Amino acid sequence: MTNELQIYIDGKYYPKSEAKISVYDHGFLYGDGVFEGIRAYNGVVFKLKEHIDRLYRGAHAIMLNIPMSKEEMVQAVVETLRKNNMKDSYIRLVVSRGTGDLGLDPRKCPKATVIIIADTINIKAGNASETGVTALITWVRRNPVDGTTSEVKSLNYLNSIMGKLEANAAGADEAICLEQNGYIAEGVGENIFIVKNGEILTPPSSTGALEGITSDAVLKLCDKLKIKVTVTNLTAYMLFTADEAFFTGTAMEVVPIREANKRVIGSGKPGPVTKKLMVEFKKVIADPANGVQI
Ligand code: PXG
Repeated sequence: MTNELQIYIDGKYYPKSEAKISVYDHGFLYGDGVFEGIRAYNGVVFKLKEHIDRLYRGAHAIMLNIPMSKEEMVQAVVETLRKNNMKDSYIRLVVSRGTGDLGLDPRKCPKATVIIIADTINIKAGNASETGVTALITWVRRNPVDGTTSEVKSLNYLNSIMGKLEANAAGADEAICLEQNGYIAEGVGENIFIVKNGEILTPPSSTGALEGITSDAVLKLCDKLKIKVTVTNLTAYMLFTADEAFFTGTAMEVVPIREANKRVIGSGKPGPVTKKLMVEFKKVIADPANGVQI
């Protein structure tokens, strides 16, 4: 009897220490594949269908054939959680091009590899929800939309990792990337929002920002709360002089940004609009209607 996590690989379960894939897997060799980071709260997988839709959209865009239906994928995620007795979890769903040989031609990989890990995550710095995080606008530009587009949640995260390295070196909690024209795109694993005069502004996906599932939930909340949202290009100046700013993401949820490149944003404390959205977002994730029951 083992208490080890059971990891799903291609329809079978393996204890964490034995959950391995081939070194010839093109996900490993070339970052060729797609993934999702998903959360389960209190026995409900938050927005599971939306995450799986995005996974399949990304796979379609990179011509990766996922060898199971969306419904089967939903079931596989749920079953992995059940197997691990997990009610609150961070789920990493990975579909790689699969095992091939050396040489990047995807035709060498006959079948995609599907991996589901149900574990936990803690990426928020300290008590980030109360104090907010510090951020650095880095020189690392978001991948251009006509390059390795960030719209596909691909296994190639070097762009984000480069940004994160710069933030680490500068002693900032998080990195913010600009797009090719110098407008703000997003964080390295989060979407970004600013608040000015009680209204919310956020960059368009044409900046290469991922169409975040958390950001979508927050936008719907704003609609419900009658908070005006404008999707528009944001400059560094607009961030520095905002009343409030916050990130959204599956891992981060909604987290205030208190400082960017050493400029204090607003009061330097979580502002009223951010706080309101944090409270309301907690209700959204607690509502079983917003996910799939385990
Ligand atoms: N932008 C990027 C580049 C992301 O990778 C988001 C925005 C937010 O999207 P969602 O759909 O999660 O609201 C992401 C998501 C991690 C980690 O390990 C990263 C993400 C999700 C979960 C964990 O740092 N990125």
